[in-house]
Amino acid sequence: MSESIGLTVTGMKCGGCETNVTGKLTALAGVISVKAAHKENSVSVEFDADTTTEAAIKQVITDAGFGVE
Ligand SMILES: [Cu+2]
Repeated sequence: MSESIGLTVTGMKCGGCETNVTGKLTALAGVISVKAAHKENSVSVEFDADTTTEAAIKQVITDAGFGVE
Protein backbone atom coordinates (compact mmCIF):
# COMPACT_ATOMS: atom_id res chain seq x y z
CA MET A 1 0.00 0.00 0.00
CA SER A 2 1.41 3.39 -0.86
CA GLU A 3 1.73 6.11 1.76
CA SER A 4 2.79 9.74 1.60
CA ILE A 5 4.78 11.66 4.16
CA GLY A 6 5.85 15.29 4.34
CA LEU A 7 9.10 15.89 6.18
CA THR A 8 10.81 19.08 7.33
CA VAL A 9 14.41 18.75 6.17
CA THR A 10 17.12 21.21 7.13
CA GLY A 11 20.40 21.92 5.36
CA MET A 12 19.21 22.02 1.73
CA LYS A 13 20.63 25.21 0.23
CA CYS A 14 20.04 24.92 -3.51
CA GLY A 15 18.71 22.84 -6.37
CA GLY A 16 21.80 20.63 -6.16
CA CYS A 17 20.83 19.60 -2.63
CA GLU A 18 17.31 18.82 -3.85
CA THR A 19 18.77 16.63 -6.61
CA ASN A 20 21.08 14.91 -4.12
CA VAL A 21 18.26 14.09 -1.68
CA THR A 22 15.86 13.12 -4.45
CA GLY A 23 18.40 10.79 -6.10
CA LYS A 24 19.32 9.04 -2.86
CA LEU A 25 15.71 8.55 -1.84
CA THR A 26 14.70 7.32 -5.28
CA ALA A 27 17.47 4.69 -5.02
CA LEU A 28 15.83 3.27 -1.89
CA ALA A 29 13.69 0.25 -2.71
CA GLY A 30 10.01 1.03 -2.20
CA VAL A 31 10.22 4.76 -2.84
CA ILE A 32 7.74 5.73 -5.55
CA SER A 33 8.19 9.50 -5.86
CA VAL A 34 10.03 12.35 -4.16
CA LYS A 35 9.50 16.10 -4.16
CA ALA A 36 12.16 18.22 -2.49
CA ALA A 37 11.94 22.00 -2.08
CA HIS A 38 14.90 23.67 -0.39
CA LYS A 39 13.12 27.02 0.00
CA GLU A 40 10.39 25.37 2.05
CA ASN A 41 12.76 22.91 3.81
CA SER A 42 10.34 20.24 2.68
CA VAL A 43 10.67 16.75 1.28
CA SER A 44 7.55 14.82 0.33
CA VAL A 45 7.88 11.11 -0.26
CA GLU A 46 5.40 8.60 -1.62
CA PHE A 47 6.44 5.05 -0.77
CA ASP A 48 5.27 1.47 -0.63
CA ALA A 49 4.79 0.75 3.06
CA ASP A 50 5.17 -3.00 2.42
CA THR A 51 8.72 -2.43 1.13
CA THR A 52 10.20 0.39 3.19
CA THR A 53 9.49 2.52 6.24
CA GLU A 54 9.42 6.14 7.28
CA ALA A 55 12.43 5.40 9.53
CA ALA A 56 14.45 4.09 6.55
CA ILE A 57 13.57 7.19 4.55
CA LYS A 58 14.68 9.49 7.37
CA GLN A 59 17.91 7.48 7.66
CA VAL A 60 18.71 8.06 3.97
CA ILE A 61 18.21 11.79 4.43
CA THR A 62 20.43 12.01 7.50
CA ASP A 63 23.07 9.79 5.82
CA ALA A 64 23.11 12.33 2.96
CA GLY A 65 24.08 14.98 5.51
CA PHE A 66 20.77 16.72 6.05
CA GLY A 67 18.64 17.10 9.14
CA VAL A 68 15.13 15.76 9.61
CA GLU A 69 12.90 17.45 12.17
CU1 LIG B 1 22.87 22.73 -2.41
